[in-house]
Amino acid sequence: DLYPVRRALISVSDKTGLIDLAKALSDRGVELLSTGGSAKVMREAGLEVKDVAEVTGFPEMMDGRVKTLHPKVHGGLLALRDNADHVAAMDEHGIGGIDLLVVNLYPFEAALARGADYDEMIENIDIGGPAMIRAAAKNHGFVTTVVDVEDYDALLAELDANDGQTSRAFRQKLAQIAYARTGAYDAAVSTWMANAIGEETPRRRVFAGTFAQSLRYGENSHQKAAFYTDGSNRPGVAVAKQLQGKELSYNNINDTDAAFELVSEFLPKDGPACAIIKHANPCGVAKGATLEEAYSNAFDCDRTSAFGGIVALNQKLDAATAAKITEIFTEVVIAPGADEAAQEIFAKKKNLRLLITPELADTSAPGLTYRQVSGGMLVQDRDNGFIGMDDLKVVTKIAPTEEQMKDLLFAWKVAKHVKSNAIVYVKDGATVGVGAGQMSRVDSALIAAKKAERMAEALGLAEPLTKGSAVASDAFFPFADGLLEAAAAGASCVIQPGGSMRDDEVIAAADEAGLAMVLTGMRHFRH
Ligand code: 93A
Repeated sequence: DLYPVRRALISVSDKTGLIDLAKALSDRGVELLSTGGSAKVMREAGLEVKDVAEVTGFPEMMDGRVKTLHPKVHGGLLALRDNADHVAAMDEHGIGGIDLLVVNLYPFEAALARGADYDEMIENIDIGGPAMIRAAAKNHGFVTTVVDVEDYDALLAELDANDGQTSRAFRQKLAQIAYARTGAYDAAVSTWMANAIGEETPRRRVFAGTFAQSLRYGENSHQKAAFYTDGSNRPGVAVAKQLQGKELSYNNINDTDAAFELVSEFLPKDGPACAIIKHANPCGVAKGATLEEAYSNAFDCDRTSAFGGIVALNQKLDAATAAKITEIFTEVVIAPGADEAAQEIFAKKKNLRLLITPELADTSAPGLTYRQVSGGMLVQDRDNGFIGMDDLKVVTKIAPTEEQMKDLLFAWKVAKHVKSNAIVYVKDGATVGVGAGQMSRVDSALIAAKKAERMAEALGLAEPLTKGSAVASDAFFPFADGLLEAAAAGASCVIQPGGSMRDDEVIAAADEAGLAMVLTGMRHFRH
C-alpha cells in the first residue's frame, strides 16, 4: 500500500514553511507544479517550478478565480492509477498524475476576524483549492493531501521512512483531515452569510468550528478536549487576549464564558459591575460606586464559594480592584481592558490568568446556541430576551418602590444566568443569596436564604441580608410555597414571569405576606 510521490502540486495562501518544504521535496526528486504566488516564492528561493498555467495551457484568469480548475489538474488528482481505462484517458489527453497536493485555502476565517466587508469576504471564498483538496482526498488510494502547514514535517518524515513513498494509512489520515478542513471552511462561509443576511432561523445551518487549540483535558482528566471558535467574533473568552497566567482549562473556558456573558448585562455607562462564577453559576454579582467596591460586594455574597472562582468585570481593571482580587486565590479574571498598574499587581501572581476582551458582549445580539444530546444536537436562539421597567406588571396591592424596582431588575438579570431552578436575592445592587440548579424551586429559595444566613454570621451582621431584599425567580412559582419561603427569608418584593395556573393563589399569598410583586411575562430557564 505504499505509493511514490513523484509529482506535487503546491498552491498555498499561507506561505509559512513553503520554501523549506519545496526544497525538501525537490531534494527528494519530486517535480513541483504550482500557482502564481506560490511559484514565485519558490522560484525566488532558486527552485525549479512548473506553472500550472503551463500544464493546463490556460493562463490564470479572472483575478485568479480560475487557475487550477482544469481537467489536466483534476484528472491528475482523480485518476485511479491501477485502472486501465483511467490510465488510457490520462495517456490520450496528456494528463500527468499528481501524487501530492499541498494546499491551504484563501484565508476566509482571517478576513472574517478582521471584519472585512462583504465584497472582500466573497473574494476570499476559495473555490479551486477546496475542489482540488476534495479530489485528492477522494483518491487517497494514490494521492497524499496536505492542507495544514503543521503537517509538513510529518509528510517529510513519512517520505524518508518509506523511500519517497507514503503509506495508505498516512494518506487516509490526511484525507480525513482534508475533509474536516473543507467542511469547516464551507461552514464558516455559510455561517458568515447567515449573519450577513440576517438569517436567524436555526434551520439549514452547519455547526463546524475552526480548531483553536488543544486543551490539556476535558471536564475531567481522563477526557481529551479541544477548543473551537465559531467565527462569530463575539467578544468573550474565544477572542480574548490572555496577558498572563497558566493555559486555560476546559472548565476555565466554560466558566469564563458564563462570567463574561453575565457581566455584559451591565453596561459600563450604568456604573461598575462584577460577577464571580463557580461551576458556571454566579456566587456573587454586584454593582458599586467603584470597580473595587463592585468586586467586594460580589465577594461578600458568598466568600466561601468565591475562592478559586472566575471574576468578570464590565470595565477596565484598575490597580485597586486588582489588589483586592489578589487577596484570595482566583483562577481567571476577564475584563475589557486592564491598566498598567493593575497588570503589574497581577504579574506577581504567576498562575492567575488575565484575559482582555475588546469590549463587552452584546447581550441583545441574535445568535444560536447548541448543545449535544445523545445522537443529536439541540439548536436554539441565544436567550437575548430583555425586560425593562415598562414591561413589568404590578400584581400585588403594594407596588415596589423605585429602589426596590432597581433591585428587582438587577435580580432578574442575574437569574437569567443562573441554572434553573434559579432564585436570586438582591439588596442594594448586590446579590445576597443565589439558589441554583435545584430540582425544586422551594429548595433553591431555601438554599439561597441559608447561604445568606451563613454569610451574615461570617460578616458579623445582626441579620441576613435577605431581610428586606428583592427576590427573582427565573420561572413562575407553580405553588405559593416557593414564594412563602422567600418571604420567610425576609424578601420584601418579588419578580417572576407569572403564568402559573395558580397565579391567583401565589398573588394572594404575596399580598398576605405584605410583598410587592411584579410579573415579567418572560421566563429565563437555563439548564
Ligand atoms: O480563486 S480560486 O478559487 N480558483 C482557483 O482555480 C484556485 N486554485 C488554487 N483559488 C484557487 N487556488 C487557491 O489559490 C489555493 O487554494 C491557494 O489558497 C491560493 C494560492 O494562490 P497563489 O499560489 O497564487 O498564492
